[in-house]
Amino acid sequence: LRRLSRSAIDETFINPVLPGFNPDPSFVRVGRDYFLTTSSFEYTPGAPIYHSTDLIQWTLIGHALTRKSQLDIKAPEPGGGVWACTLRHHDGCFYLTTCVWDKYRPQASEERAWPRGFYVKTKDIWDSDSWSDPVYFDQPGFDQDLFWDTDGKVYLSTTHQKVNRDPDSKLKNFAVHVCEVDMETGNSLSKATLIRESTVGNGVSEGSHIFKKGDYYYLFTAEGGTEDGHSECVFRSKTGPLGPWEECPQNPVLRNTTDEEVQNVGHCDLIEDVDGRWFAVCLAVRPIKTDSGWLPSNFGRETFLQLVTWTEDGWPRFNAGKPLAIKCTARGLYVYDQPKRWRDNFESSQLQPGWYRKNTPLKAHADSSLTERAGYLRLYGGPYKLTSPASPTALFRKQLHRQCVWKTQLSFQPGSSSNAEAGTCIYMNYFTCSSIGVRGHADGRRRIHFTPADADAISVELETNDADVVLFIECQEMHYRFGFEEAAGGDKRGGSARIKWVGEIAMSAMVAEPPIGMQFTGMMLGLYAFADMQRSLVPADFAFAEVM
Ligand code: 6LW
Repeated sequence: LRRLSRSAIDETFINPVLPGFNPDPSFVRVGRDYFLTTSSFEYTPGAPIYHSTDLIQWTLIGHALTRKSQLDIKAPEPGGGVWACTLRHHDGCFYLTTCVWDKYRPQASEERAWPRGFYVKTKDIWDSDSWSDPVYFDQPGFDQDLFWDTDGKVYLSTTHQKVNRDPDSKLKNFAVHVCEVDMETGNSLSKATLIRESTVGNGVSEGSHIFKKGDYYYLFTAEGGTEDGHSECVFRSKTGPLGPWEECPQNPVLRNTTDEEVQNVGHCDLIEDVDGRWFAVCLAVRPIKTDSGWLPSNFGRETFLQLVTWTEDGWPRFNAGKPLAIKCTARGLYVYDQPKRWRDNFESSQLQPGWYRKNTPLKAHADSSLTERAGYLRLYGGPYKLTSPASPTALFRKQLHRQCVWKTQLSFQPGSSSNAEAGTCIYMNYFTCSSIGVRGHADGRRRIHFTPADADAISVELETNDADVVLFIECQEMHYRFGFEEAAGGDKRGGSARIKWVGEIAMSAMVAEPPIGMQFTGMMLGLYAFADMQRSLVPADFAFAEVM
């Protein structure tokens, strides 16, 4: 099914290698297999695991955090939840370490509720159910990293606010600290030692990863904040993770300017391939160019790949010293066209991988079924709308292509329940989503209901009151357009001859900063049903979901 165009001549490859929101990548190599994880924030299952054998084509093979005992996200701000996991392999076992934010921004009088990181482990990364329950550390912070030293000691590095920081400093003083940990209990075995505080940009030093190469320990840090000051720095030490660390004279070793097609580059993780070549993955954004400047990317931050070489005096060079770009080169790599076409017919008893819920739903399987009506995804609308911080009855997928059409066929008979609605949406967070759906009405006749994120809803009459309705979202660079078609004749599974377009929303409205929380995620395409403060007794049946 995959279209390959291997180019042995120019050895170009195309970034991002993982399009759609996929920030804070971390990866490992085991033999000839690569495994990679990215941040999943308020979506569950958490901590996606991707697999590749060539660093270019990545397949989602599962998730590390699938059970409530591992991840129980209630109602975080946008961008809360699971941040920046590190994936490592030691002695036949995979370890994934991360933290979960309930609430990042404190009220004026509160202290920040710093999370304590944890790790989960498995011997079989192909089986999502096999990951252990969490072992919590006692060191608070985010962006956890684990490093196994050759003497068997294990070090946890993480970012938290510097102790005794200057209260008048304009810098955030989010600094990297390291301690030795007991992996059995997660307890610290040494004091947390400050190993890096930054004055780059907003004074944040985070995303630490520690490695050993030859005689040196290396510490990589993301600095300056994840926005336009984002960059990567490197340090080395001959004595060990507690330092002292020598700073690379070329720091920051990786930094793109705000003139480039790829921006906010940083948060690197490195591996050595079987041939001794080094590669880094990092996060970066592809902002949208407009006449009046850059618009934030609707994909948020994505995963980019680049070659790393080492100078004679032992410092890393990213992408041959050039700014990171969409087109990069490395021997043996090739251009891969990420397939656009995708369809789930809901004919299996399991959803295809890549569907997400927001938060950890309270009753995980009570509001959706693939078996009650064969060949359909059945949703029983829950009490929460898409604009609720709680978990709505909705299934989401990452938008992967700037230009595509998303469509679904819905069979839904809400009668005169004017609060019951089911349909499809684009969803950035609970403040910013736009939807088109079928809604009940007091007169017993259903209506199409288009609800843009930035204006009042529009209702449109349907010609028939019982036919399936095909719903469309056309995704473009500068807008999303919403339409529908009545599928007369019942079970015809999605035509597109007579689409009635109901309205559109500008991209600028869909990428607006949320009033609370962080713009850390990217656009999701979703199927939803709700009944407004009660459960819908009438199911919404989706015949398929498709991207073309
Ligand atoms: C990530 C951290 C960051 O953990 O954003 O701004 C967080 N910096 O490195 C979420 O992606």
